[in-house]
Amino acid sequence: MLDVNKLIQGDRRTAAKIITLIENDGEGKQELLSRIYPHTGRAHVIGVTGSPGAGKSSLTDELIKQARRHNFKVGVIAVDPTSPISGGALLGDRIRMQEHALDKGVFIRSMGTRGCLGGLARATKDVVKVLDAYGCQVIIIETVGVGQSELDIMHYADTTLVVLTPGAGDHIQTIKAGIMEIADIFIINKSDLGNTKRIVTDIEQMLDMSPRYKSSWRPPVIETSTVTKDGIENLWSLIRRHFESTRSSGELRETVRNRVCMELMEMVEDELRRHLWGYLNQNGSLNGLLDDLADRKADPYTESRKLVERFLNIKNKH
Ligand SMILES: Nc1nc2c(ncn2[C@@H]2O[C@H](COP(=O)(O)OP(=O)(O)O)[C@@H](O)[C@H]2O)c(=O)[nH]1
Ligand SMILES: [Mg+2]
Repeated sequence: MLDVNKLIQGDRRTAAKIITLIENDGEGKQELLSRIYPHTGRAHVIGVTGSPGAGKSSLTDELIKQARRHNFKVGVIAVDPTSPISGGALLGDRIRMQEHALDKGVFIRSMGTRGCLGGLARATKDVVKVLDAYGCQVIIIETVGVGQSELDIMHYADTTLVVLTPGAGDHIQTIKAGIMEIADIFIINKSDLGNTKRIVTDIEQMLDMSPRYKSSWRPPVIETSTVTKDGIENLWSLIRRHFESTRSSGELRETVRNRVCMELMEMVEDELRRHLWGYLNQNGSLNGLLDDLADRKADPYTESRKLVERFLNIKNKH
């Protein structure tokens, strides 16, 4: 039996085992997570997103060092939507990250879709909770690309970093709108390669036009280089300042409320779906209806409403 107390006391093996259970959607997962939940909500969750090759892993590495310098216990979740085995670039990441493997204050885990039966975004948010309860004060989530699942994952970050490079292909027109909207800090990495002015100006102009940023926190646009280390300390202090600022303005509270609302609705929907399927599959009642629908003797628009009404009536009687 996995022991939540051991997790809270900071037992590494227990943390690793619980995460595996979550990835496999294993027996007792819900119960375990419900016992973990009261011990969460303390960590500062930092999301790092941006196109492949922009320098997310290199920056994550630098952020781990910064966090350790400030004596924070750090958790890192490297999210890889492709295969965890074949990804050559990721293998490089892992080797790089292994520098921290001996440091008891750093816990690194990479996750692939394979084995995440409940979906990557969902598993990630549960793993965040495990690391939070395990005592990580800073949790960094690094995604691989800029697709929809990355956007979903970033809902679970308190501070979202969008990593760009001065390269021509990365100009503002090509950056997905969704990614722009979730950014709390824009990072122009590889500043050592020069040529950063254009993209910085583009983003600043976009921020001028965007209504969202009239609120208390306007995302800063900063330049970094993981080669020369320019801008890294500044990045760290901005990340912490964003956390403090949104916390004291009440914005963070609002974000957290929205997050738990989404989470709750997702779980309610799951639960309803489970009951509904159980009901629909009772004594094969669905079979005849499926034939009628296929033969166009009935239509799903009407039948779906009738089914739900009947289901609710039954539930009311119980
Ligand atoms: N010149 C330069 N190269 C960098 C910098 N940061 C990362 N790189 C290189 O860019 C490549 C991709 O970096 P990586 O961190 O793996 O990017 P990711 O795919 O976004 O995680 C690697 O070869 C890095 O060494 C930087 O600040 N300057
Ligand atoms: Mg990477």
